[in-house]
Amino acid sequence: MHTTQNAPPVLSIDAKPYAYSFPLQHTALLVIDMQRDFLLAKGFGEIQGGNLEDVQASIAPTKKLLAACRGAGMTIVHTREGHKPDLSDCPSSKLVRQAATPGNTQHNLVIGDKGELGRLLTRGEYGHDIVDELKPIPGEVVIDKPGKGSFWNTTILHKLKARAITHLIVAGVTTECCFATSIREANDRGLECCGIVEATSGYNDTNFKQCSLDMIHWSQGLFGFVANLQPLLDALAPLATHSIATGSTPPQTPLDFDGDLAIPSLQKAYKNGLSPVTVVEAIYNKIEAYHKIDPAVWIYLESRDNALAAAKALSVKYPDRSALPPLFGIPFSVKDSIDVAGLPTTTACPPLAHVPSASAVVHDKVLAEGAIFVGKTNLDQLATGLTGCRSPYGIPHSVYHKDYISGGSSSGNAVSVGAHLVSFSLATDTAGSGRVPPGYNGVVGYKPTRGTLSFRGVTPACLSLDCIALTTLTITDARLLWQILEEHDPLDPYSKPAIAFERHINSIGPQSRSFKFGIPPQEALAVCSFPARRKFNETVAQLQKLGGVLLPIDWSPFKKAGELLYDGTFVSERLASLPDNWLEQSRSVLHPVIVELMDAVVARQSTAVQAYRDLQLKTLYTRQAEQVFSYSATGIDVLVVPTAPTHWKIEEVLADPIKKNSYLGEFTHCGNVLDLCGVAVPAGTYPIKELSRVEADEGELPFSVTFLGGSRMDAEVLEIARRFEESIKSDA
Ligand code: TIU
Repeated sequence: MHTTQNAPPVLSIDAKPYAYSFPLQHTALLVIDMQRDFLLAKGFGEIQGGNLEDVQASIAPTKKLLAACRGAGMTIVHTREGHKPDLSDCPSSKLVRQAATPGNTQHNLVIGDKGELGRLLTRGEYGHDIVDELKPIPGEVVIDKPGKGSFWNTTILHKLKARAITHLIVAGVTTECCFATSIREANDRGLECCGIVEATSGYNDTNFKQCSLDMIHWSQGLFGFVANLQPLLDALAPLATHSIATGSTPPQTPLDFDGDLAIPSLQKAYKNGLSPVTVVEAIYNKIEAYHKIDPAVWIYLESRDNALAAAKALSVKYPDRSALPPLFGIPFSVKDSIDVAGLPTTTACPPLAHVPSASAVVHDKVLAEGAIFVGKTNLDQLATGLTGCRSPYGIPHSVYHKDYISGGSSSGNAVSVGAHLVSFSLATDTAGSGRVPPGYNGVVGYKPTRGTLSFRGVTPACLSLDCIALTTLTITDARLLWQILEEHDPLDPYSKPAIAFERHINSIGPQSRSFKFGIPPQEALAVCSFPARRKFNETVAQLQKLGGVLLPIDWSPFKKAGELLYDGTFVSERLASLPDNWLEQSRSVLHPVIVELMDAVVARQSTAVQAYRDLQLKTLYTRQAEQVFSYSATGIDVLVVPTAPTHWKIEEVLADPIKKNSYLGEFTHCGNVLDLCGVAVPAGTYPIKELSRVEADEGELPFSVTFLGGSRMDAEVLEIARRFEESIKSDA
């Protein structure tokens, strides 16, 4: 085993045609089609080829392999071959060809016919599911595939890229069919595969299996590698994480909680027996203490008793600590524009409050994975603003200093994470609301590509530009949540389809070590404060050190698209989601800055003609931005910008609320107009006196950079951001 300091381990095992080296963090185990239909008597496999003895013999070695990979913390992906009950995804070639063989006596039943294990290769049937010995545990990826290969008409490539996987260890059945086809497909997409001899088998003799394996590694590795199981088990054994044995009683003395709320740290602690009750007690103590520092974080705080009851219920529901859902016991908060059933959604605008009977899709999804709801956080009224100074529930301040703004509109979200009161927060982002506040509180703010997370159950700010945003402690946490939350929602009219054009693995450079980035021109950066400018220059140098290549770009589409958001007609859409005459009827109870802003919008008397012109410009700028991100020698992989140009004091914003607000959106406004994805990442701190120019001022403020990418380039953007985050932390 070879490891370098600070770098995640790279393992190497004997293989054909030569040693297979794989970076553990970027390697997944792919277990192909270990379904009852292929392995047990009376299933589809018996009709296909008979000989079940060999395929059954592959179960025990695959089980060992699975345990070793789980122990090493690797990503696990299972596939299942099969079809929708109406067979709409089954081509007739696959359905009838074999049975149509002249003189056929073997294929008496075809896909969809009723066999003894249920309808053959049909989703939802007993025979379609994975055998008990290899049953997936919560958090593992299960891909239902209609073809022999794992990549046709599935989301597997996207899911692998989302997890930054570049290497696959492959097991499963049958060697000659789905195993070989999947390796060939994976190879074309840039993955380095290694098939494991003992953990695969087929319906023919050993010679046939041997040939199938030889065809993978012949010609000095045409499609990939083939290795034996034992060397791999030996390489993985030292990495097995300590965990309590399945079914054993939890430790009698409660384990201490070290206060680390990052998701992987909590996952590990829970696996080792930490009680979610201990964590809930600890964070409620912290929340109570923080209330004295900043009473404006929460609009609704779940009672300690309710949160404790949720923690206890989780422990009962998941007694096996080796098979916990990924968000088991992870505490989170929710912006108060996102519905939680039975609680008022205020959007920081009490006259608009309603009590929903159902929760937002994103809320339900994190609860289903075991997360613990702690409360609803403060925001700029109607989710309109970037300062955090526009709420009747008070003005939260940056966790770094009481005089400086928290940012908005997702103000409470960012403070609740930045002050380590919760692990993550569900927020929104229209003009930068999910990026600016994390930037001012030293945490990560991720705005996935619009329409890839359901927006159902969220009160709109500007519906066609609204987006769910995730506030987290690290990029790794943001990426994990994205994986859990991303799903096409047919009931959300803005939801995008699940499968889009995908670049191959490592498309940003050989083994992801290099990438191309652009930055705003000097004229655009001139709006930055002195320390923001200095820190941004340091960021550029850091990215170059990481292998980033700085390329010149056309900044104009980003600049013009940003201007469209508030200078154009799009701001009128904020009124479109409200009842007619609402502004007139509600003005006395609204926040005065919101009234001023909305009045200005109405006074413009924007026409439909202007709105259409703006829509046409939006399309034009989007196309121009796509050119900047084009997959070519001149295109960039990410655009890197300061998250905000400066950090105002609360009193500065209160003195000039609208101008000071719009200034902050200089580098965020274009994001949703151009259908970009983006993630704000902490990039160090600077002394307050460098900003205020008052020598006596003490303390530090955080600096943040945002990585922006083209539509659906989330996986690539997050991996570059993660590498930057890692380099900042290791330099610190
Ligand atoms: N026929 C055969 O050998 N296999 C399949 O149909 N599917 C898989 O390999 N999983």
